[in-house]
Amino acid sequence: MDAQLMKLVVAGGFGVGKTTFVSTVSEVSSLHTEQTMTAASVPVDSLDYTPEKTTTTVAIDFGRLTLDPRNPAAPILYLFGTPGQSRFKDVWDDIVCGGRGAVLLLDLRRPEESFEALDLLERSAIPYIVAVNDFPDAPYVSDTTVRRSLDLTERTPLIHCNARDRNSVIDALIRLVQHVIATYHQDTA
Ligand SMILES: Nc1nc2c(ncn2[C@@H]2O[C@H](COP(=O)(O)OP(=O)(O)OP(=O)(O)O)[C@@H](O)[C@H]2O)c(=O)[nH]1
Ligand SMILES: [Mg+2]
Repeated sequence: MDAQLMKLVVAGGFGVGKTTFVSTVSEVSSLHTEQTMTAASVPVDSLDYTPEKTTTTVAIDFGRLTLDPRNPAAPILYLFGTPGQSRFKDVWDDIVCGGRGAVLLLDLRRPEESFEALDLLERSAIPYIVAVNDFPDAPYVSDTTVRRSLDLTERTPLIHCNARDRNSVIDALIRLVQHVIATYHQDTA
C-alpha cells in the first residue's frame, strides 16, 4: 500500500510559534520565507512577548514528517505554515488550497492575535484543531474559557503543545490527523 500524502496547514496570529512548530518537527530541512523585521514594523508588530524574535514569515513555512517511518503505509505529512500578519493575507488561499486539515496555534498571552486566522479557517471549511502553544509566562486560562472565547464547537479538539518540543508537536499532529479522518467519516456516513 502506498503512503498517503496529507497536506496540513499551520495557522495562527503573529508570533504564536508557527515557524517554530514546523521547523521543530520537519524531517527535511524546513523551508521558511523569513524576513528580518525592521523599525518600520515596530508600531504594528509587538515584540513585547517574544523579545528574541528578529524575523517574520512573509509567505510560507514548509516541512515534512513521516508519521511512522517503519510503516510504509503511514501518512506523510506536508506542513504549510501561514504568515501571521493580515497584511500578508493574500497568500492565504494559495496555502490552504488542497489542505486536508489545519492546526490553529494560540498564545494565551494574546489570543486575539489568532482570531483572524480562525475566521479564515472557518471560511476555508477544512477540519481544524486548536493548539495552545504553552509559553512559560502565559496566564492560566481554563479550556472551557478558551472554548467559549473562540466559540468552538464540541467537535473541535482543543489541545496544548510546546512548539519547541518535537514529541509535543508530533502528538499535536497525530491528534489533527485523527480529527481529519473522523471528520471525513462523519461527512461520508
Ligand atoms: N518559550 C517558548 N518560546 C517559543 C515557543 N514557540 C515559539 N517561541 C518563540 O516565539 C517567537 C516567535 O516564534 P515564531 O515561530 O517565529 O512565530 P510565528 O508564528 O512563525 O511568527 P510570524 O511568522 O511572524 O507570524 C520566537 O522567538 C520563538 O523562539 C514555545 O513553545 N515556547
Ligand atoms: Mg513564522
